[in-house]
Amino acid sequence: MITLSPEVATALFENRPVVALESTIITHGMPFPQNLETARRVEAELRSAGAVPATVAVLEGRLHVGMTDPELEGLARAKGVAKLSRADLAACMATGGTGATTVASTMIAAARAGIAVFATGGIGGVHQGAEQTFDISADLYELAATPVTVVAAGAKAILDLPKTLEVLETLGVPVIAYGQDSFPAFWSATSELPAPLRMNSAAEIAAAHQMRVALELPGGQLVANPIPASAEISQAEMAPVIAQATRDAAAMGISGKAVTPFLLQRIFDLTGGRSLEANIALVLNNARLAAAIATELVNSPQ
Ligand code: PSU
Ligand code: MN
Repeated sequence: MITLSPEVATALFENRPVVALESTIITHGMPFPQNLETARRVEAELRSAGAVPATVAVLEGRLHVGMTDPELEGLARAKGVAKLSRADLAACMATGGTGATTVASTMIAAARAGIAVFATGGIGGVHQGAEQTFDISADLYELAATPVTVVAAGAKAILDLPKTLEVLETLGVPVIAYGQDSFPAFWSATSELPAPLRMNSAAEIAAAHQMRVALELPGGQLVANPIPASAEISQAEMAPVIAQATRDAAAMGISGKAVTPFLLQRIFDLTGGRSLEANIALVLNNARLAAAIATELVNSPQ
């Protein structure tokens, strides 16, 4: 059912650090060719930090955990790839389909494969206007259910960040800001929202992960790692862009799982590609922290 790449299978067998990566960021989060370049750079970043990358996707019905470079390139070039969240994963596999995994479905694959740490850009969350649309990402429920530590740069301000934090609290998901008190807002390192928890080292985050396992708590942790200051775009600059993109989505009647990809593309256009540069920088930064957490986990066995 799961196809481990030889590199990932060997690393897991030898108890070396492995970090899972999602593929929706490749197919729906970034345009070609930057999506492929970024996917390769993130994998290289993990390797140079001593961890093995395990990019997840469904290819012709098989759930791949760890992809070869030709497989990665095929996915990055493909058009109209399905976006698979928890609800779509089994149906796609059962029908021999191909699709990219979101945070939710990548967590499922990682947990099944025995991978505890996952790096991405931003998680899905509660969308603006959710009190009307009920658009709340399955990522939040997955964080409550599946024991994987997810390193992201917080959540994008295309979402309703206060409501996203409220739902995470309700679901019992620890939200840990790395090295600062405020919850990072993706393109911006800080927000006006205090993060529920703060930790200053990978070792602390790994220890908290292990304590949850020991307590038999089912869910994972969200590590909110601020974008490096050199790559940041201020909230003041992003706010009108996000407002415009959100209005456009509403005017065009975009709904359901098309919302996030639409907004990302629109914001890319409205910022002349600067949002993408920031996005790439923060993903690389998250990969480095995820590698350090995965290293701590294998070096301090429970
Ligand atoms: N946020 C980003 N970039 C992304 C996504 C979210 O900044 O590429 C993707 C992730 O794969 C995430 C998914 O899991 O969108 C959430 O989609 P939805 O809101 O439809 O659950
Ligand atoms: Mn949604």
